[in-house]
Parts: sequence; structure tokens; C-alpha cells
Amino acid sequence: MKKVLVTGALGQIGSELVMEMRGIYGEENIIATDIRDNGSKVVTSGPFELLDVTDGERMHDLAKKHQVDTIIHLAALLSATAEQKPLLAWNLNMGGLVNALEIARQLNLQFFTPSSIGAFGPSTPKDQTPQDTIQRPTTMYGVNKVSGELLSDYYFHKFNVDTRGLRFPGLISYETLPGGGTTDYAVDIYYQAVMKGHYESFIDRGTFMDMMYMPDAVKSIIDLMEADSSKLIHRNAFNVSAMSVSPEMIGQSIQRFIPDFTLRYKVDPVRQQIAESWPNAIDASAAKQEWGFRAKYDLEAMTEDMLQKLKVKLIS
Ligand code: AKB
Repeated sequence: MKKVLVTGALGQIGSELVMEMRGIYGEENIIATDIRDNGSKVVTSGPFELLDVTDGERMHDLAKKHQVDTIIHLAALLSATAEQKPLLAWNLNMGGLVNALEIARQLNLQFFTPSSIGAFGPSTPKDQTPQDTIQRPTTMYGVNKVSGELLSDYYFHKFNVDTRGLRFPGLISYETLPGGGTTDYAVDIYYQAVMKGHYESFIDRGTFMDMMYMPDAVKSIIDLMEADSSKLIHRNAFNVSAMSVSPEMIGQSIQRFIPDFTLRYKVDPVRQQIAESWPNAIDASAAKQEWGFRAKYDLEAMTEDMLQKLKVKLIS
């Protein structure tokens, strides 16, 4: 990666990935794009362009104008929003993806897009979910993610595009809030713990899902993109995870730092049903073997860092 165009750059992943890559590859070499301009440091610290990813012509023009050699395509609706607006999700998630893949083919670019634990469904083995297994998701987001994995494989086999991807778990971060995801509770809980000392979880006790702290997610994207192509067998859908946790486990972890923190439950049936259709804990051994994936943060280390960073952000 020398010159990279990032779509959805103001989202939860993009806002941290862009800043990290600008530090590594040089500010001018990371072209951030998004449908809106929020005036944040992603916009002001390097090249920024407005881009609606359903506009393939503009995406093509921007890739040519900035002479990029890589596209990191992040723009997408997350699971809960996609369930509310399935047709919009199809058009944005699949339309944006096929535009980005076509441009990667036409301009011979390296390509990354994230998949998700949402690509699994109720008939997938729930524990130690294998890298290669049954994928019959029951959500529009899941349908989009499986299709995206297959489409990215297709562009590699058919057109030799250097496509790569990760199946992300819930990502926990303090810079930018996620929006419209099922795993968002695991971010909200930290914000509310710092601001109010209390959280009402929309996901029920005893519901396990995989999670990862954002610094590990950002590093895993960069490491996969830098990995030797000849070593990659599962190019577009590596299972990656740092922990499998339930709301009460995060609550107990927070109580070690904020002893008075209280957790109650007000379950949202839609997001609970999505969560129950996803694995409890996935097996990340293919990512470890093929390109050396390793997460630095476990639950305790993440909680300590999140609370420290949020106290600075929200209180001081
Ligand atoms: C969501 O909850 O929709 C995302 C995901 C796991 O893909 N965070």
C-alpha cells in the first residue's frame, strides 16, 4: 500500500484507520472519502473528498485523480439499520461494493473490504465457529456480507484482483461511535459507565458475541494488506476475534474500575434476535496461521484503556 483511497472514512473504523495509515504511509497518501464532511481531523489532516459510493463514476474519477494503488472500502449500513431498511442496505452495501471492486479491476488496485460475524447464521456451529462452515444468515446485513465475501473471491479468481478481507466481530472504540449495529451495546456501556455510572443493555444477559478493541482491528487490516499474497488461502473472509463476551462480563470488568457501576436490561427484540443468530465464539486460527494475526487487548486491558480514554474525552 502506497496510496490508498478509503471510503466511509468518517465511520467507526475509517476515522481511526485513516489516522494510523497517515502516520505510517504519509498524510498525502491516504485519501479519505465520505458522503459528508464533519470537519474532523480525518478531514483536515490530509486529502479528503466527498463521495457517495453508489456513484461509481465519481469513485473512478477520484481513484484516477489521486493515482491510488489500493481501495479500502468501508462504507456500509450495519446490521440493525439494514434490518430496518433492507432495500437501502442492498443498494448501498452491494452497489457500493461492486463499484469499488470494478474500479479495482479496471485500475489494477489492491482491495480490502470488511466482512463480519454477521455473515454466519443460526445453522452455523455456535462455538469455535470454523473458518469454513455453513453460512445461511437470516439478516439482510448477513446476506450482504456473504455475497461480499463471494464477490471478492470472484474478482480474485476471475480477474486476478488482489482482494483481501476480515470477518470482524463487534468493534469497541472511543474515537467515533458505531451506528446501527447489534454489537453497539458493547461501546455504549463504556460511555454510559463514565457519564452516568449505569447502563441499560438492549442485549440480554448470557448472550455471547465476539468483540475486538479498535487498535487491534486497525492493525489487523494493515497487517493483512501487507501480508505476502502467496501465503493467503482465505483471502476475503478471515475470522478474527479477541474475546467472546456477554453484557454481564463487560459489566463486571467495568466494576473493577468503577465499583458502583450498575447494569440492567431492557432487551430490544430485533437486535436480540440478530445476536442470537450469530456465533458465540469464532475460531481465528486461519488468520493466525496464514498472516500472523494476534490481538493485543483482552477484556481487562481493553476496559482499562477505554475507561481511561473516555474519562479524558467526556469529563475533563
Ligand atoms: C454490527 O453489529 O452490525 C457490526 C458487526 C458485528 O458487523 N458491529
